[in-house]
Amino acid sequence: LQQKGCVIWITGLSGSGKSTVACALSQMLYQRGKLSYILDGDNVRHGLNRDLGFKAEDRVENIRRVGEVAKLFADAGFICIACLISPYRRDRAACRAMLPSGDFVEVFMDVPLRVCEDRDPKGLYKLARAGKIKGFTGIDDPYEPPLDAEIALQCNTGDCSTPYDMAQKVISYLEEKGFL
Ligand code: GGZ
Repeated sequence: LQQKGCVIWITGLSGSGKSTVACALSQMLYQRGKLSYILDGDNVRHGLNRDLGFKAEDRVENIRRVGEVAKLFADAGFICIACLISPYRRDRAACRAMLPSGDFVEVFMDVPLRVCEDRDPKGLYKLARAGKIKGFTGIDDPYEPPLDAEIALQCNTGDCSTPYDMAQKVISYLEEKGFL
């Protein structure tokens, strides 16, 4: 096996398309014969992190644990794709610091709140606006956009790239940096 592992850390609001891009990316890597593994906040919260909720301290711990697991996958030579809202800059920086420089690739889903809210795939924004979910990211809980992401994937109303085009940008970056 000749593969150098790394962590692709996808951050962004709920409904910004993190999981969709992660899936597209994973498929494209598979086609190239590369091992990848997706750690999705939404899934990990059913198992490893089922003791955690959405209070600030729980989100910090959620991100820390996923960062540690992602590091293990990267050590094993996987391209580990973590997709979590990961709303706080500090926590993302802490995950970055767990890895050798260059091995943590931060991808920002730069999608305006109104676009995410229009999509509202699970109806969660509606519930949050109605006050039925408290502390929802972007509504009554903060999201700190990255200032130093390696890749920003923009998506404005009516003019969104496909998940495959977005994943392709990540692939190009990985090629440029010698991971592929
Ligand atoms: C944000 C919430 C909340 C609150 C439930 N705030 O779009 P989804 O539904 O499927 O994914 C979101 C998921 C967020 O989990 P993460 O582990 O990525 O969050 S964090 O990185 O902040 O720890 C959303 C759902 O859980 N969800 N309640 N209050 N998202």
